Amino acid sequence: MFRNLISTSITKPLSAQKSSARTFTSAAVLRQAAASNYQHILTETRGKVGLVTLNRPKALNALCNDLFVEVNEAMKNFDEDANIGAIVLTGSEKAFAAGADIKEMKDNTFVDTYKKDFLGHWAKISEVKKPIIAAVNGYALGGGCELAMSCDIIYAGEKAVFGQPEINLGIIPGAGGTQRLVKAVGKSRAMEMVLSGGANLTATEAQTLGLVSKVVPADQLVDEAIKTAGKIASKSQASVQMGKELVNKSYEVPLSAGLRWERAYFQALFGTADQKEGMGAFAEKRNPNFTNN
Ligand code: CO8
Repeated sequence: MFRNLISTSITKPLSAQKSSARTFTSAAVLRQAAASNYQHILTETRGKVGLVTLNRPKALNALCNDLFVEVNEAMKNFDEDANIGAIVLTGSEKAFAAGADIKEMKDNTFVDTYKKDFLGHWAKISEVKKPIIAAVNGYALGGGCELAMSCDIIYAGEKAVFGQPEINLGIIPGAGGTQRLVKAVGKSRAMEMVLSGGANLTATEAQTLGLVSKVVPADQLVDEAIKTAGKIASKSQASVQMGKELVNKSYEVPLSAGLRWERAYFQALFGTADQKEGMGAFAEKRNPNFTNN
């Protein structure tokens, strides 16, 4: 029902809408209401942090198509919500996600997967401008490991397990396991993981190799991720989003181009009120109050 209301509100001609400000407010409210319609995820806000929890416990959060549609929708809603500055994505204590849903895809044919760009919509998470922290407890296997790597920061619970077991199913990783993983853990370990379907990483190994930046007891993981996300959300959003974009760009462009982008963005930030506030606060020995202007 809520989804219908949303599309009605979006597709209504402008002339039929009362006022633009009011329309945005009601669209945001309706999107929040739609959130309660999710079947495979839970969403909530903690201060300025949006929390998305994968919630398909019987299947160890296997990433079926509908689940990922919901994740994309929740991420988009938080990305568009001016009150949110960062997002945390987590699963259960047993599984962040045990991979793409094997039962759902086992009968797929090549022609269908290719024509319909099967699971291509997973890449949408990379379009989210706000930082996403993956809080990984338990299994992060296959697409689960790739989903964590699509986020910007990974925190792990002590018993987290990262692996790319797709080769055991007669396939290979399809969402970053042969690309992002190499950059995170190096070629040799990535090859071992991808080609043997084993060589899983414990949380501590993942931290040593640089895939994970913090390991904490399982029951403290989400709070720890939210604490960091809250800290990020308290900064100027233009700086945060530019910082995220530029760090990600370092994977894609040569150093000289990355440095040019960085300098241009750095200089552009002198056009913001938050730069004046941040530097003014430093000079006046007080905490800055960023307004995202
Ligand atoms: N898909 C579907 N169902 C799953 C999956 C999965 N990936 N993982 C677990 N389940 C289900 C099991 O079938 C079981 O269901 P049921 O109770 O109905 O039999 C339930 O979850 C519990 O699982 P187990 O009984 O197996 O639990 P265990 O604690 O014994 O084992 C494991 C846990 C080790 C995690 C085991 O479940 C396992 O090996 N799972 C599969 C892991 C795997 O191979 N993942 C890779 C999948 S392929 C992939 O991710 C490709 C991504 C490509 C993305 C492309 C984007 C473009």
